[in-house]
Amino acid sequence: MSAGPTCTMSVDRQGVATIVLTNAPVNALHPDVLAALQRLLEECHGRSDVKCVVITGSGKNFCAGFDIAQFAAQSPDKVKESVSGASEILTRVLEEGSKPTVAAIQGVALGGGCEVAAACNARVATPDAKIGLPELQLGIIPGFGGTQRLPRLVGLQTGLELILTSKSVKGSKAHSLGLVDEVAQTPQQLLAVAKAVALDLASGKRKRVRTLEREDRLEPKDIAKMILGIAKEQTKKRAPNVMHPLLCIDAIEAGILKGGKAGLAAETAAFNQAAQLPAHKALVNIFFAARGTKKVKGVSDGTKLSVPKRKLQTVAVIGGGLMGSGIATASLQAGMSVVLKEINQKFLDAGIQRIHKNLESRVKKGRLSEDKFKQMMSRVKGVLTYSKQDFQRVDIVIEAVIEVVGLKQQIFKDLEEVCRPDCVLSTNTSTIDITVIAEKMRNPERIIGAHFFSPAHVMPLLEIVRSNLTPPDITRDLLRYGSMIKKTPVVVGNCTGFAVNRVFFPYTMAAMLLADAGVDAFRIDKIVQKVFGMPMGPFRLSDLVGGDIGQHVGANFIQSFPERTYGNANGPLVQMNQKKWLGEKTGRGFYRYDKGEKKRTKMVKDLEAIGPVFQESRRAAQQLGVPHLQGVSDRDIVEMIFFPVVNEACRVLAEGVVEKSKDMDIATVMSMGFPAYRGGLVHWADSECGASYIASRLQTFASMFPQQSGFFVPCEYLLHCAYKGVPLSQGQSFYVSPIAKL
Ligand code: 3H9
Repeated sequence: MSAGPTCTMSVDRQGVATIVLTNAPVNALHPDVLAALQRLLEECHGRSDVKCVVITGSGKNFCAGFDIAQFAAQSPDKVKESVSGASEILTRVLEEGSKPTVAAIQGVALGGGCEVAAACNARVATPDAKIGLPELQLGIIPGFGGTQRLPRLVGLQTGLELILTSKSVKGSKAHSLGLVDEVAQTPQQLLAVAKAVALDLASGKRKRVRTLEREDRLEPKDIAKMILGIAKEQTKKRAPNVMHPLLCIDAIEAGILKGGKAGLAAETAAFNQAAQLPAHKALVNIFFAARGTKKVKGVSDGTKLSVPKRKLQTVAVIGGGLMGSGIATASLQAGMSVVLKEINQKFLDAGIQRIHKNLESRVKKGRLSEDKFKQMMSRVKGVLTYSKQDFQRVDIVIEAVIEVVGLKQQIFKDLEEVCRPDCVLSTNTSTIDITVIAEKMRNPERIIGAHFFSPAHVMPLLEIVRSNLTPPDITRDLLRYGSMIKKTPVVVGNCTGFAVNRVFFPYTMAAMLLADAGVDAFRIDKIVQKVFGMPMGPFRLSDLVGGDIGQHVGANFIQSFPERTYGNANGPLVQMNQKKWLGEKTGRGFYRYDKGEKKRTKMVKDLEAIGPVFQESRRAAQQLGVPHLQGVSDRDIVEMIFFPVVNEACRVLAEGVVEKSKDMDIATVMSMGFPAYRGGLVHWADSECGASYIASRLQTFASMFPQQSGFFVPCEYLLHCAYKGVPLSQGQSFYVSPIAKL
């Protein structure tokens, strides 16, 4: 039975005490671990038979930092209380105690784990250990001395870069940077090397270093000030809507200017301040949301399924276009073999060429060796027919052809003939009902959706679409495939647009309505991007997707949800599509795209060209009763665009299209680039707005647009949450839609 979060200690004959951080699976620093560490170190400092101390982690990891579950479960004040003084205590018992300390690092040493190691008098690591300070990704700053010790070990410039980017380095690289003193070639040698270093420190053979007092790796003060100034400017530009990175730089600066001890005090104050900010709770929500998607009720929550796990070695990708070649690339990178099917040699060659290009760009960036690149390319087989010889060895198929129902139906009929009965058959449709695609199959329950986002080898989300026929073992194995290709797989129910596209369909529609009501489209884009923090505004997004595709997909939604759409027969998309202004791909859409130097595209607001399009659209809108709005504030714009999106998310929650609201949160962040520091769509709605405010604002908007009120009218789920005073994230426990999907 596990002893719970703690530390254990043993002392060998040579007088080396080994303290083991123990909290499976990653030895997170639960307050009980910290308390045990302090107690055991104090014991060591008082024992005459102990000469020196080695600190290591149980199992495969050193330590993944402070226990993030504490952040999720407790108020910032409670967390502050439980870590109060911990930084000074760690300094006293690790760095300044009477016995020297050495960290023996294997696996990860992240956040507080890296800080415990940095506070030791020396560090030994295995070559592939992963060491870094990713706290900024959680909306906080390192709080156990990392802001002070990392720059003192590796220099200010490198230290800042590592902290501000949350990047980790391998043990071997850490050694070359000065973060690690010795490298033990294998995990088996780690303790022996660390003990030898500890004994050398105890005997004086090796000089004992107290990092907080070091100045030798720091740049001269005038240079340091310059580096800090540049870092602040860049940070303000890169992350204008969050404060914690700047608080972090301030804490580092305090240490550089006033010394390590003063820096520690500044760090604690900045940590406490950051922990109170909404971005912290939001980013912790994202941390757990990303991990929670893999646990699906009755599928991968420990439930034993009668069908054994499939070997997933060979994937067949049907269609070598942008999507198909991206999926093939991701699969090759996961070590799989790929059968790529196209309809003619020209398309097949182009598909293979795309895969080649995708992988080659990784070689150019130094992320893939030439050898591995060649190995990967040798695992692709291009085919033009569905032969049993090729398809009987396939474990999973992903169809990625154009969105034409009849074509997809025929493909699955053919696949069923040539694939093994246990082969997973999936479709990368973005909008079509998967049961419709399965209509011509003998066993329609075999089909499952694998919705990738473009470019498929880069974008991190995979929507796994199951119908109420889908057996759990197929969902389980597609989840496993998603993890193998390093995607965050989110299991969703079957409906038009599934979770992500469905929730975002009112996004562009609301933007078009606002523009028709006289609000400047470029202002809308600016507010949504700069103020709200999306990667781009709705008009720019429309240009990126392509006006023709936008109209095609929009038509699907209009057909499925006619009561909550806005359509203007002379709207800007209709006019632009007639002119073949299809967006970035044709050089013109809402913006003009000029080819600049080095093939860079310059985006231009061409008011002369686009102005008349909007005017024409507004004239038509007036006929439809769209009012002309004046005095619309930035906040109004945000609410009119995002509250309909929240409203649709409520329907998705009510229908059980996603199992939990956190799935919606992570899906919106990883697909549409909803700002992670807002915690995802539902977290944002709950924490920054609240159900009753959203419902009342939507009612106001609905009354402002009586003829187009469809997507503004609050849905039942939202009204229930507002009425009962419960967060939208918890509404699923009491509200069940009459059309629940799962
Ligand atoms: C910090 O240290 C602040 C201090 O400076 C100051 C404080 C005052 N705590 O990701 P995985 C769990 S802030 C609690 O699926 P992988 C995780 O939830 C911390 N739990 O596996 C999951 O649980 P479950 C700074 C943690 O192999 C399980 O471990 N540190 C923690 O793909 C396996 O995780 C970080 O930001 C934690 N710290 O990746 C590091 N870490 O099985 C965050 C993990 O129930 N962690 N868990 O779903 C990571 O980056 C990755 O989890 C890691 C493993 C690389 C460690």
